[in-house]
Amino acid sequence: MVKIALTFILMVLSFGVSFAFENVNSLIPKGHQPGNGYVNDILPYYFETNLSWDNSKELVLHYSHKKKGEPYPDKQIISMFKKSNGADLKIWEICFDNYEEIDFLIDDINKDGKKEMIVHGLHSGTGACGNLWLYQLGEKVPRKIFGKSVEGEGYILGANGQKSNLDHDFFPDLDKDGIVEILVGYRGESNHASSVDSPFWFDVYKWNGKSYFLADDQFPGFYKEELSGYKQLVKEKGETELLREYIKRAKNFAGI
Ligand SMILES: [Ca+2]
Ligand SMILES: [Ca+2]
Repeated sequence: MVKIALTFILMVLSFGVSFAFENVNSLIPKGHQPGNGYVNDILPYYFETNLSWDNSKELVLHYSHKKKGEPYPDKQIISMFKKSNGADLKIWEICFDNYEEIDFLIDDINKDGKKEMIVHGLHSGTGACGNLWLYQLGEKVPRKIFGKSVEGEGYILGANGQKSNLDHDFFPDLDKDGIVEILVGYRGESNHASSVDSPFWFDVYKWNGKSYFLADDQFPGFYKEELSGYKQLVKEKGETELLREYIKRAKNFAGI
């Protein structure tokens, strides 16, 4: 308990005198406070940010709502507050149900001068199934501009907001235009192997000024590399129906 309190004090101190939100725990709604059979063992995490629409800072808060004895939270909430005439005003909140882990960061992902929030929700289990969402942040409710089921851990590295990074394996700038592409990975079904052992297929999503759109056919170089990876797998593990299918698709997008 002492350790928790100390961590909290250190977090507050680290923001220095500019910290505008004095009592962050009071921003968590009563129904989500620990007690009544609920625990809060994912500590509330928060940081201040400055979105482009005005000069005052906003506070982003992430907290969980977990029943005692359950392995994972039933809800994780990300919310944003601002100061309005001295009061703490909630601008929005987004609730994520039944994820083991929620990682997110706020940054200008698509380099249009405005900040987005990217969120990876990871389910438990060896399949590392989850979801990836991209929200355009504005003065009101965030607008979802991308949402896909994904497989693979670590889309966003390191828990907790501003200290996180995008994993370059999933967000490479393949065409070197300064804006990252999003690789959405999934593993197909195979009769002879569990899906955990199946090779990944990656779809490439590219920003077009309005949204991230499926652009596999615009990245022949990427699929040439994927193709040689699949061929290597055939050498190592033998040909499977799934690999045959992936090789066919990769050849198509590689223009071979
Ligand atoms: Ca942006
Ligand atoms: Ca790019």
